[in-house]
Amino acid sequence: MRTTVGIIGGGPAGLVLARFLHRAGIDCVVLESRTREYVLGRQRAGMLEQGTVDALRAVGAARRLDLEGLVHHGIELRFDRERHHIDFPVLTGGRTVTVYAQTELVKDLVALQLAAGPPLLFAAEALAVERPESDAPVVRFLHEGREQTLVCDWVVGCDGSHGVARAAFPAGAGRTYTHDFPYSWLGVLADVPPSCEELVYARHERGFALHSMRSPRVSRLYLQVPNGTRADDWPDDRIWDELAARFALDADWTLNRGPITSKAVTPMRGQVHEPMRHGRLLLAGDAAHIVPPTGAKGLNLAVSDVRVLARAFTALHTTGSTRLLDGYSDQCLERVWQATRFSCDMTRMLHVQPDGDAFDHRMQLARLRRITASRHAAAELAANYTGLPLPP
Ligand code: RFL
Ligand code: PHB
Repeated sequence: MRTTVGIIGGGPAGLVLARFLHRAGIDCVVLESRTREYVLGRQRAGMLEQGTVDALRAVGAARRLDLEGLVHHGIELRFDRERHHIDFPVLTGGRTVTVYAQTELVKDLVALQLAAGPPLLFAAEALAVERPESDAPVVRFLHEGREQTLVCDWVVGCDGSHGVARAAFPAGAGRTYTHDFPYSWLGVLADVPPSCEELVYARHERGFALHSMRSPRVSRLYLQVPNGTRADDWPDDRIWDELAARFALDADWTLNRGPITSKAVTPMRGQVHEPMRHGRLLLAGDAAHIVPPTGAKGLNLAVSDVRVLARAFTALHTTGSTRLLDGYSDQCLERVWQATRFSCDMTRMLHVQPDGDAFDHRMQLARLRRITASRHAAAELAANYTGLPLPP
């Protein structure tokens, strides 16, 4: 097989890139290692920045998102048994965010791709990227029981944090910066109407908790748990009791309880690989960087990477110039490091450090109080959460 752009990975980064390229008349092939059922069942992100929604509209993938996405005008910070509203439109000059499950977005993108092309192969596992320095890099992959090759002009690794694309960077051709946090998130999905109108980020002596949602009938909730926790060690009643304790307010408020339909533990990690390009191999999304989910940035960064990349491929296609492709890594990394900083700051402000002392606890409260007392400090949080401006 031969194509112009070989895309490894059919997650949000790979699928949105494929839509952009298809619209620009550039041919590509997407290889996805998992089956279609697995990809459509995976539970992940939920919060989309305005710029992400705009990008999805630009590629014609926002029809259902525009109908079913829940537009949010702020978040709530909860600490010391009190609630504080952070008003995004007031603080940012009108910006909002949208809650729409990544699972639904991937469903929409897969449907478009299978209806209109370009080719998307499920159960097609990339084994290696060969000759990334040459004019014709090759992806070796396993599909329908045999090894095959995809010869490309360019290869884009959108294969997430455990993919093979990054491994094709030779030793010394890059550097990976990593920070592991000493706690994880237990995430659950429950068939129960959300107990709040906006997302609640709660800091409590027992640990962090987040109340999010998927629809007017489905809640998404997270608890800080120690690293190494097994989801099976948390029966449903224990989860609801712990959530109720961490969200408790002096004011009247109750947490709605209902059947839990999925449970999973996610470690918290920050990681950035520099640069995001080697020869004709480029990385995008989680393949290049992961952020702790407290800032809701991972999916948004994946979409902003491929937006920059699509523009660069379009320029190459129409003018023959590689100038934008040459600037791809630097342009993305600027935004990536800002999002990483914000995600790590939010994480440290809201989670209980396992070895923290009373001093650390007071510092966290002082940070939270500053945000709720100062319009300037709240505006800084709102600007980062709703998404820093995209490059022109
Ligand atoms: P993905 O989604 O991991 O997709 C990579 C795809 O590549 C496939 N793959 C391969 N295919 C072929 N050959 C190989 N050798 C392959 N190896 C892997 C995989 O099967 C997969 O389909 O990466 P992508 O596209 O870069 O998208 C990134 C996002 O998925 C991720 O950043 C977000 O989910 C992060 N995230 C959040 N981001 C937000 O913007 N807002 C949020 O509210 C938010 N909440 C979250 C999150 C991530 C979470 N977890 C589970 C890590 C909440 C959680 C709990
Ligand atoms: C989610 O809805 O899954 C979600 C929302 C905000 C976050 C993380 C996850 O910061």
